[in-house]
Amino acid sequence: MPETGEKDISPSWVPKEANPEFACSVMGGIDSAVNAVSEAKYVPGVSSRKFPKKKKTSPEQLIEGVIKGDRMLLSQAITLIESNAPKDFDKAQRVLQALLPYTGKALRIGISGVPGAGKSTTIEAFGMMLCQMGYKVAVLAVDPTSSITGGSILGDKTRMQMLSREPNCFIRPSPAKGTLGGVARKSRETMLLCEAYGCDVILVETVGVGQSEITVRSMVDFFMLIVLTGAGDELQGIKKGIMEVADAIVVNKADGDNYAKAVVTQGEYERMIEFIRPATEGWKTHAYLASAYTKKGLPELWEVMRAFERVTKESGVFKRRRQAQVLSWVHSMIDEHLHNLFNEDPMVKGRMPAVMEAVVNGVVSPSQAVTELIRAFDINRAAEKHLQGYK
Ligand SMILES: Nc1nc2c(ncn2[C@@H]2O[C@H](COP(=O)(O)OP(=O)(O)OP(=O)(O)O)[C@@H](O)[C@H]2O)c(=O)[nH]1
Ligand SMILES: [Mg+2]
Repeated sequence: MPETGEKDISPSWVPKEANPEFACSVMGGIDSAVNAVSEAKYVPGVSSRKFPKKKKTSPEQLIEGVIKGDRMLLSQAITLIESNAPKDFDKAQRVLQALLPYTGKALRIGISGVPGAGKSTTIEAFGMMLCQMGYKVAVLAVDPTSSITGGSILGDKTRMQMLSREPNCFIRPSPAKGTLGGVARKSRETMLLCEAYGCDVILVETVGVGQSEITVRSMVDFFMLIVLTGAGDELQGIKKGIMEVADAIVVNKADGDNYAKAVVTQGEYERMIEFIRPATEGWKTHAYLASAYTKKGLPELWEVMRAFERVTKESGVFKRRRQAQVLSWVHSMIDEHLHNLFNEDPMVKGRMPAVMEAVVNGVVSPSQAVTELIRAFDINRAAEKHLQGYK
């Protein structure tokens, strides 16, 4: 029990007659008017937060920061681009628009290959080599599966340990949410920001599944396919389509006991390429040997890319491809927007189940069903709603 004169602060369950040693010592509470951390007195109208709420960086600050080569502000600008919040869209586009004159100077390289082919390890070794040569490098990923697995980001961070510490390299994992189209838009815009930031080379890794390789092909200048040894077996798994869009085929892991096999595989790919239409007009695709472990073949690969850049810039193919890419980007965004507007329209949504049922039961033909749904779709209202979302 406290000495007389002191306020009794014991819990109610302490027996009245208990001696002072009862239970543990009971601390008096802190006067509510006193800040518990700094012990500063409460001042009306003044926040008692230890850390003031972070002020949001303005688009102007982001623009200036990216141009000046500020890594933190580049990350923030990318986060803004990746945001799905409609209110951020306008801001993000303002930033992009202002940075557009500073973009386009980097060599954009896509890297694809089946899981385990060694894409990340090669990017780590290749990226390190480029940084040591004095280039500024960005590594991006287009991986629409990462929102499902959630694992590849973590994996790449650990596989690119050296590169992630390199001050001349900026690594950004794939935006984790969205459809392939959504992920690709964000990666494309991120690529532009990285160029404005001053990167000379952009490496875009893609998982070797589905449509993602074709999407990456549509955003890069040079597309490299990494393959494993044992082409005979592996060729079954490789789609011919992907070989048709490759400017170089790299037989990775050409080291140790695997070297001899890699040489055989290289020969097999060389023979196969003979029958495939070149991916880029005026450029002959070849198969090369490389090892991300021993780094052999990587300087030669860089020479191949430089030669590609020279040849295609001289012929005008480089510029024409970039123009075609940006136009098809606009078209695919229009498709995506219209698709979303249509599917989110309440009238369409309301009609859809009955129409679909009628189609399934053979009462209405598919063409008639489409006509009916398009008639129900009020494009003006949908467009208005869409624009409001961006205000
Ligand atoms: N011997 C040898 N092994 C390698 C080489 N490059 C990569 N590897 C190994 O191959 C495995 C897969 O490499 P990753 O770089 O993760 O392959 P990835 O293509 O990025 O794989 P995903 O991201 O899962 O699609 C790892 O165990 C690497 O250590 C190489 O040049 N030689
Ligand atoms: Mg990887």
